[in-house]
Amino acid sequence: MKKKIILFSVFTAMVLTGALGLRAAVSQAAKPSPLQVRGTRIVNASGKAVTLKGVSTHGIAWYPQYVNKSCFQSFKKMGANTVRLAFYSDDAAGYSKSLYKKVEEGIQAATDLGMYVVIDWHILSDGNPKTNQKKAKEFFTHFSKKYAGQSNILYEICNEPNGNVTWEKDIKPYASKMISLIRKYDKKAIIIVGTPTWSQDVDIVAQNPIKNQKNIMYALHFYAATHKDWIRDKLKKANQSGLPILVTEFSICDASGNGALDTKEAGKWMKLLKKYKIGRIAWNISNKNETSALIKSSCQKTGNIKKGDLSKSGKWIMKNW
Ligand code: IDC
Repeated sequence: MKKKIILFSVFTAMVLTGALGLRAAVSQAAKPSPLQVRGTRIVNASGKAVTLKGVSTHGIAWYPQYVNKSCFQSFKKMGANTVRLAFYSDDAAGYSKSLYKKVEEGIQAATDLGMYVVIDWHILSDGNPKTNQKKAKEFFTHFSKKYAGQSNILYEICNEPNGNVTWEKDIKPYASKMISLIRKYDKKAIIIVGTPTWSQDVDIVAQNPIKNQKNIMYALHFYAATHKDWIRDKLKKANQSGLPILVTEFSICDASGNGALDTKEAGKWMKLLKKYKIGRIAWNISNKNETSALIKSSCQKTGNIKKGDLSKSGKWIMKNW
């Protein structure tokens, strides 16, 4: 009798550990290594260079259905290691505190997949980051407190400053405030700062970057059919003077997010980004009837997206980025 019980317990233990071990292997993707900025580059904990390649959601107020694990996994399979969650800051563009939950869902999904996540405070129609600074403080306090020390989080503090806004008077003071606020909780995560003129003027920022802070990068955005050599020249100049740049948003159509694709200019961009090993995040995960949407408008799926479900820009980007 005793022998039987022992045998039974050994058997049960083996089944249990086997099953649990398997579950752990299935559900837990490798944890992304913590990132840091070294010179103009991003490196991981062992000092190895990391190039972020990602996809950005559309405004999560408008396309929340794509903020899910199966959707992100589809892009991971196509080569993405990063997801950007675009949280519009202006009331008119869907800002609502109730959407914090969506951001958290997105972070969880990306984390389960072992992907990096950029939490993007998406200023746009509110061109000056100071306009909604109070809400930004609340937003970044919430998220940096909640995710402090989680190795896959990056903060993008102002998507695209524009209008009557300068680096010295508006963006830099705003950035200094947000950085010290985030650093109260999260000492190490990379913080990405937007640059003047819809995040194009990295050359201006390079003349007077933020000092005495670690792990700070600067955003450059381009839409290949609109932004050509003159923006690439800004990138080259800033890179040569040592400014760490991340392309947190790009597409290969025009700046409206629509219009014809320019694959010739897009090719020039990819060549330059690869040469400098600069990370890049494609706009946008939706099937909206606009050429920057990565999914074709006839596709209704919000997960398990295959290459054949991609739009023309989606196909080009996944092949050439
Ligand atoms: C666009 C979307 C479009 C939406 C519009 C207004 O593609 O569907 O109606 O915003 O919210 C940016 C912005 C990004 C823009 C994109 C294309 O960061 O929010 O998305 N763009 O215009 N900067 C340059 C281009």
